[in-house]
Amino acid sequence: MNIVFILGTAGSGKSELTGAFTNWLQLQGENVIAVNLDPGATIVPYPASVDARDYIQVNAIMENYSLGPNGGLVLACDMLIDIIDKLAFEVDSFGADLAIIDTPGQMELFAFRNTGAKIAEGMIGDSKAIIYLFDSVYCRDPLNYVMNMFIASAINTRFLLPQVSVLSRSDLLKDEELEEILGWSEDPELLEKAIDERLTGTNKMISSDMLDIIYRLGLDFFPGPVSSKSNEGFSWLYSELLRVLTGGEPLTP
Ligand SMILES: Nc1nc2c(ncn2[C@@H]2O[C@H](COP(=O)(O)OP(=O)(O)OP(=O)(O)O)[C@@H](O)[C@H]2O)c(=O)[nH]1
Ligand SMILES: [Mg+2]
Repeated sequence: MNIVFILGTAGSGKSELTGAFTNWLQLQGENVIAVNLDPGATIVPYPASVDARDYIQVNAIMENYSLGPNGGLVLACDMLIDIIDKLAFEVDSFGADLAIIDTPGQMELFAFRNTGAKIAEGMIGDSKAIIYLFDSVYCRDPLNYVMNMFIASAINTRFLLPQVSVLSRSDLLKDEELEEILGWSEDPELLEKAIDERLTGTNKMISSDMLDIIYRLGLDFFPGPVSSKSNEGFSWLYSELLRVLTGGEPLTP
């Protein structure tokens, strides 16, 4: 079985993509399951074959430990690590070729703490990969675009897994906005120019220096536009995943 984790900032479209892309892959004849590893989700917009909420209830944790919603979720995710063997076994027992795993929006758990990496290690898979969502709605601003590159870099160095970048909710962008963002990913000079022209003061300095560090690390991100409403970009995402998971071979052995 291959495992793909969907990561992205809060509200970037992780759950919708998990559902829509799983459904689309199933229509292509792939044996795929969707897994919800967000114990704090109130609505899960797809049939989850495995659901962390069957094991861990954030409301009960908040009450028992006198925590607020964020503290409750952090503890809930730490608790996921304790039951990861059980979850991994349940996912594996479906015998699918691919499990798409939806994760919580609290990025610090994945980018700045070890929680996410431990969960990823605990899952049973021949190959594992990450899809990181650059949220279109915020990426119109060069500062936010660079911040997303920074988070994607942090995830990359923590997980050490192949990573595919996606420009999520791309249908919400006007054509010219989409073109501009795609230009930034292809040509660093265009991004530097946008930072120079559209940002001022500390924001300009931070973006510019951060970009410098990211390029020095040798990391490249080319977020491909994807929409869970129109299925735009799903064929591209499918081929990218095959490339990183199986070297381009079909998922079904
Ligand atoms: N137009 C459009 N809206 C989308 C798309 N994907 C998600 N949305 C909407 O964006 C909002 C957030 O989507 P979710 O899938 O819940 O985002 P999430 O990353 O799972 O959010 P958290 O789990 O809270 O971090 C919802 O209102 C979705 O309907 C998309 O491709 N296009
Ligand atoms: Mg979600």
